[in-house]
Amino acid sequence: MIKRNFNSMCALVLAIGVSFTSCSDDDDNDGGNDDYDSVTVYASNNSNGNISVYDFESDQMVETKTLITTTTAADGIYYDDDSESVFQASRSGNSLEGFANIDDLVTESILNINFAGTSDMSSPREVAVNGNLFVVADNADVDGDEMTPDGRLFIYSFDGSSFTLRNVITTEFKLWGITFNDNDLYAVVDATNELAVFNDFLSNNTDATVSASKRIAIEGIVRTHGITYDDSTDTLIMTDIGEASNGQDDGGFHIIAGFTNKFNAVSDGETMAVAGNQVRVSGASTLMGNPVDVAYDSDNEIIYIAEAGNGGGRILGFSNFTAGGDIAPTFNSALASASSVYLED
Ligand SMILES: [Ca+2]
Ligand SMILES: [Ca+2]
Ligand SMILES: [Ca+2]
Repeated sequence: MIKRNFNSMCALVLAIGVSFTSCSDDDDNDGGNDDYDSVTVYASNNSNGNISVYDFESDQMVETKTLITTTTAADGIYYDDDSESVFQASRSGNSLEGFANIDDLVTESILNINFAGTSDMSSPREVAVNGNLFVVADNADVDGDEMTPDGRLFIYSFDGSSFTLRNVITTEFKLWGITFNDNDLYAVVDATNELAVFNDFLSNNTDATVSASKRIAIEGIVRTHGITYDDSTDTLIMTDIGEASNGQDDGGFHIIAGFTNKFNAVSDGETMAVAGNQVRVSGASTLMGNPVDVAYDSDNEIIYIAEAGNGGGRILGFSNFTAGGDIAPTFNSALASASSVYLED
């Protein structure tokens, strides 16, 4: 967002004929790679609950730091640029937690919780944010019958200092990854290859069971977990963990470019074919066994994956995915039981 504002300012300055030689798409100091826009990737894990921060100055040059939390397992990481705050869903506390002014902290800094949510949840996973509303997907069984798939979406309002539970939506399928596209919430249908959407999701402002507006199958996926949507390129990416019991080499991800028209062309209950719609990346070279979350850096065309299984857990980056297939990651950093990634550009 900073970069877009900066570029708009540059365009304005150029339009009124003032020389402004520092205007370029390359607004960050990136060590000499003129085509690369610096980004930061945040990651959570279920091994110790600490927060990992990766500052990329190119697709390889990276500064990393670890921030120490009292939480011992976490998912659903999110970063707010305005307040330099990082948030995650604590799986040991079953609550949201936030930490302010983290940008200048050194590695191994011990964090105190600045923004605490109430302990309402049972098994929080991904977090999706829209304005001041934080939605957390909880994948615990709701009705005590494991044979009936269900889940809950907890909606919290954040006033800048604390969280208040607004309402809880029960879903008729198991949850994991969620992401907003404007006011529509996309959710993976865990334990299947399906994608669901709740149109104008936040208008559901009382506790209720809500049916998805539409559900479709994604051909080629065995069991999906992670999802992200990039609105600047209209690209949706979903991960495939294959069998959960294979944490080494049966995972992958699917890229759906030009997503909106492709999704609209598939009727409720039907299947989006691979041919003509999707690119699949999978195979032993990818180091994906259980890829549980995904983030897309569309400026630099790099896909980041939280891999929970392979090698004990990794953060992976793929910059060579256009043709799909069994490709090696271009970034690979060990992170035990990695659970989620969030990209800040
Ligand atoms: Ca159930
Ligand atoms: Ca697997
Ligand atoms: Ca994520």
